[in-house]
Amino acid sequence: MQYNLYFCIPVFLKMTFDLTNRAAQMGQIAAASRKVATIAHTHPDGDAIGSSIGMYCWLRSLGKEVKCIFPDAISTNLTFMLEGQKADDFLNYADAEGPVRDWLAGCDLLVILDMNSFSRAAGLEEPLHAIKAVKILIDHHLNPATEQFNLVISEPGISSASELVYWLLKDLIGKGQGELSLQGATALMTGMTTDTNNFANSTLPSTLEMASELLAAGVDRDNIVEKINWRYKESRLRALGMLLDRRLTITPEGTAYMILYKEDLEAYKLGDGDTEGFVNIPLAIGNVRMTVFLKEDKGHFRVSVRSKKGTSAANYASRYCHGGGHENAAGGKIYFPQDIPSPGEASTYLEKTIKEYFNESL
Ligand SMILES: [Mn+2]
Repeated sequence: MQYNLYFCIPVFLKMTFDLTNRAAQMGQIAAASRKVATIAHTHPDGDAIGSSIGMYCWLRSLGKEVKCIFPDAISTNLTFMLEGQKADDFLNYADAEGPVRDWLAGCDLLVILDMNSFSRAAGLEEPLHAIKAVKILIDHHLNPATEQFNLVISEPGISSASELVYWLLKDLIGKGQGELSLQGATALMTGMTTDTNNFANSTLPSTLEMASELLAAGVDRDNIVEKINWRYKESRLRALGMLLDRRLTITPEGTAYMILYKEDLEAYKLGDGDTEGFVNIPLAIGNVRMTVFLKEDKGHFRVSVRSKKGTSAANYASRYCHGGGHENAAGGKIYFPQDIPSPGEASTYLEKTIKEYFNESL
């Protein structure tokens, strides 16, 4: 076997971030705390949940009282991530406002994961501003609202919040502080896997190194992949087929968009997580450089934007959809009647803004 190439790769390419100081600060704050809440963003995805559970398991190993709090319910296709955990320790604000407020009021530490600002926490935004506890941010989105936190650990270059948590915990565990159970490790592997779309994007040497170490530690990746990818309901695929056949529009600027209305969600009985990943599909088309997916909600469309390298999904989402995110994966909202008179005007709005966006960025 030939490994010569390996020796040509400069070692400094391996790790582009140094977390030692921030890990130490996090370790000191955690050691001094007693009662903790982890908080992640609204419509929590695999990374939001995975990074929360990883952090939860580590804090529990330190003997802390911890609850994982989400702004709203975890979609059914991701609830497998909670298997084997204490159900009482997972709360969502939409269903349990009182218990969440009570817990937050008694906390001395909040660990905020996979979001760059309290505004990503929907109804929890106002309680988060009011709480006096020490706040640590662990995130990989652009432009963190640094003034909201006591310690900011933000690395937009890293694959996922779950990967960031992994490297922080590895550093601290290596110095003797706490441990990570197999369940915690599995959650971090899951969060990284969903955020990289199973190693299709944002995958760095450090990401593969993390995966390699977790596999060696006994994490069952086959099981994760099966649960993430092969457990959808039939109506999800039928809805996707309908969208691709009848609702996919490709603009002259190379942007593909699809719109799913309230009536479709009812007809196909689609729940919150059932359209996850739809936005990525049209990127497979050669001349498409950006995709936009709209899903109707109360008073607004939820917007997902994806782009190939060289085109910024984040800029489009922030300019036209009150949102933002990562360079190639972003999201936001289009409100009616503020942005468009009615849901039926959504495609006109997209056509106009996409044209403007690309003509101005030329
Ligand atoms: Mn993430």
